[in-house]
Amino acid sequence: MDSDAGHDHNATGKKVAVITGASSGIGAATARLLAEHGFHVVCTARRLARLQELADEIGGSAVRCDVTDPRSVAGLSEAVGSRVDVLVNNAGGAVGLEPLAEADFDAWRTMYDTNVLGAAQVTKALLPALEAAAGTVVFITSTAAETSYEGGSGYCAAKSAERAMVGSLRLEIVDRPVRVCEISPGMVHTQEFSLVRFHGDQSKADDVYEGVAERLVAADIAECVRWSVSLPSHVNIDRMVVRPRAQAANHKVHRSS
Ligand code: 8X3
Repeated sequence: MDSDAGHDHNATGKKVAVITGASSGIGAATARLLAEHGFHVVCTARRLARLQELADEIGGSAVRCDVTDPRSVAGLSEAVGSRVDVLVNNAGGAVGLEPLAEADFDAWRTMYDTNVLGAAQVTKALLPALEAAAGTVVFITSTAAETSYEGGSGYCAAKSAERAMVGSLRLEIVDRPVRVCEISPGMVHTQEFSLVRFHGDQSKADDVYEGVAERLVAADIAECVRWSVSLPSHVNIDRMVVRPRAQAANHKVHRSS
């Protein structure tokens, strides 16, 4: 789907993209890129002030939404209207890197709520609008769903569950005109992902990317989303695994220092 081609759907005369977790990182980068490519972008997240700033910058709209709260999701669905061309389920993330023996199950619940139930709730709510527009739903999962790693039990489990859900959804709606895509990023240097994972410890967060010369950044994943949703509508990118060249596998990262 080219954003300049096909039918225009909303009052702005543009195709509509809804992005969750748009207040930072991959979500914000994707919002900027899709806006550049002609979409009216509905930016959603919990932090309204940041969202509003982004929406003003890109000529989109800001809708506060907590993907874990059904009423909030219902409000989002009402706000976006009856046609949605692209939904990017990006809200989520990792909390903690403790081994299972020291697991904090509140953190696990948060990860399951945001990465799995959150993405499921938003998708369920917007599916009729996606179908009306013959749209595309993109799930931003993680290479944590490719292979388990030490300390990743809660996050690997949540992202694997999200992946399983994506697979079921694609099977369930094969007779409908909605593409179901998964983009599975590896190590992406964003301001917040590792900072949140390490409960605000900047030095631990920085260590994750230490010595990696050419880092993957949010804009790289945004480009993968843009490309996936811009292909002709019969082309479905089931899953795209994206890592920096220096990361040959979850555990295999080349560092220069
Ligand atoms: C981000 C990749 O390796 O931190 O989702 O799980 S990793």
